[in-house]
Amino acid sequence: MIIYRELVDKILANDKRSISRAISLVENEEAGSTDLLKLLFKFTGKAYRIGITGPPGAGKSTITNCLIKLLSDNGFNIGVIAVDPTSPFTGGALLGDRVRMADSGMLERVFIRSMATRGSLGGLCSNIVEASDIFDASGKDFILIETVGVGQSELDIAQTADTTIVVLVPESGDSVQAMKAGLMEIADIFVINKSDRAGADLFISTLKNILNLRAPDNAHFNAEVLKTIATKNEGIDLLLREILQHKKHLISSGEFSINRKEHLKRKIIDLVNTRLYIDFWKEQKLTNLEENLDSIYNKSTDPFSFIEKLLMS
Ligand SMILES: Nc1nc2c(ncn2[C@@H]2O[C@H](COP(=O)(O)OP(=O)(O)O)[C@@H](O)[C@H]2O)c(=O)[nH]1
Ligand SMILES: [Mg+2]
Repeated sequence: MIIYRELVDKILANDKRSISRAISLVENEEAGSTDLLKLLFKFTGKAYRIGITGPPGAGKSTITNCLIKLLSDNGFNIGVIAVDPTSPFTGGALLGDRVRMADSGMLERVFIRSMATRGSLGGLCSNIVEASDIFDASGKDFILIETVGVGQSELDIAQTADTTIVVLVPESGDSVQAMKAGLMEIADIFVINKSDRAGADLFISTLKNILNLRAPDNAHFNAEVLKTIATKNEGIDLLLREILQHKKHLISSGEFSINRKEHLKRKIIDLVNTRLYIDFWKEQKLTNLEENLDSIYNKSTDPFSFIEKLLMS
């Protein structure tokens, strides 16, 4: 524990190298990283967390880039986490490579970090949350988290974001896909990007129809649908206004703390699940399973009786 006190002090002082080191520790789930998180916990909770998700190629990085610029111009400190399963090794420009830091002030205020999706044992728990906590403790005003909405990651993001933005594009029947992927349920704001392309307005009215069909009790906040052309920086100021509007709504309605407590609960359940999972599936249990597979397959016994014995062993 002692060895982390200095690291914690440096993180609290917004020292970039220390922040980076701490994120690496939690990303690689290194022994002792929990001790670091223990010390940091009481310094978390001030940053506002914005999740940006949606299908690959929808323009999430371009939008994130525009938001970084806008927030930085307003003097805010920003931490950015870009989670891309295809990065960093298989090409695809990393967000960090694309952001042009306009001046040294911006360099000072913006910290971009890419993370791979690996490292979540059993897919039960995500280090995105821990990385966000580190940014949070370092005094960031906003944390932007970009994830590709094609699997588990969009659910992870909804578990830590205060505002979740789902980015879609006019073409290719994304609305239907989005429903399947569970994206509809987590969106606080929909952004229809690439609205320089044909069909944006038609797509928006289709989307709004679908939204109206959502169960009323689900729609505690009527998700806004906004149009952007991120490559021309169009609509980004309105998007930021909408984010801040949503923040205001959350705080005045009391949902802000309700959501954050829910996130905390989810996180604790996930961490316990992961711990139990690791503790349980030791070599001996796996061997036991292997050895009994044939007899279960041959119907000498059934999976359920086997499980009962396994849990007792
Ligand atoms: N025509 C058009 N292209 C865009 C727009 N926004 C982003 N793009 C392009 O779409 C491609 C994918 O963008 P990117 O931000 O990497 O998408 P991501 O995979 O969702 O992060 C890039 O070539 C962008 O330049 C837009 O509003 N209009
Ligand atoms: Mg991207």
